[in-house]
Amino acid sequence: MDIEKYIGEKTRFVNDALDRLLPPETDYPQNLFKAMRYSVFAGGKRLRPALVLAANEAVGGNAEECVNTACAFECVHTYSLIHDDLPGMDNDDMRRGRPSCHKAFGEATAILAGDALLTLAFELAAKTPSVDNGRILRVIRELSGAAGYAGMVNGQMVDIESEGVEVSFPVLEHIHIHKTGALMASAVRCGAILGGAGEKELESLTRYAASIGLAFQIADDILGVEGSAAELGKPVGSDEKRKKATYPSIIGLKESKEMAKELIERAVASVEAFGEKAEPLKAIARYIVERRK
Ligand code: GRG
Repeated sequence: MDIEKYIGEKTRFVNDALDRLLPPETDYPQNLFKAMRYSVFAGGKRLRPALVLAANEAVGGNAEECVNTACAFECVHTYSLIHDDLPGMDNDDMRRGRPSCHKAFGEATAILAGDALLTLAFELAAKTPSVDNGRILRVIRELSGAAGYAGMVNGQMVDIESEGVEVSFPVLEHIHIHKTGALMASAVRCGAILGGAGEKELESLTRYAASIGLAFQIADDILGVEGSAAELGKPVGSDEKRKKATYPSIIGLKESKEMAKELIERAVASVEAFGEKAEPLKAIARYIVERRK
């Protein structure tokens, strides 16, 4: 399966929807809407929306019925990047190869653009036409759990507290399971829930998601050492400079690569029972560790 083509198609589908669903930048206050669109349309890989759509496909769902939720995940992801780049957090001037939101629009506007994207996400998830209300409520519960105190915010807090101190392997895993893994796992689960997945299907997909979430982070850490600044859109080696704990720094580069490979094999095995319909999920898993950006 041609994963670049698959992601390209899904990206176009999701971008058209995002363009429709985000407030137009000609509306008042223009700066807020410009900042939201600046960060949403900055060239992200749309991995989380692709996971929503691929999981939905694996259980025989309908893409039109989960596109708003796919966009909701991209809104939460983009908010997290905008806030992560702020001076009070990682203080990054560059994101996706161009000035980060607060560098382009100022700090207050960036905070508000992030807040607006986070809240828009729940509005979009709630606006899912022709799907049973019980499923929609479940999706909203999943999304808020993954984004909030038990998910991404939790991981971000531990990450911030861990800067400059020696971090154990369990703490490193805690950070990544919560900071990046939770939202990815939730994207997979929500796509499947909207498609009407049964509990057994959901269990297999949750195992798949846990493996790719960690593999994604390991791959990200490896790219931080071996990637090129042009492809990543940010300087290489910044984790090391900031003394951030990463998989290569704690378990070594070779071991990190082996661990990522094993996790992908585990992810692929978890969705074997779905047959052909899980090909996109398998391809996304492989893409996660093979990507260059
Ligand atoms: C502000 C509550 C709060 C949380 C921020 C996710 C996060 C938590 C911070 C991002 C920091 C970071 C760069 C983590 C590494 C993994 C990661 C999320 C990379 C970016 O995701 P991609 O590669 O990004 O999917 P694109 O640009 O393709 O959308």
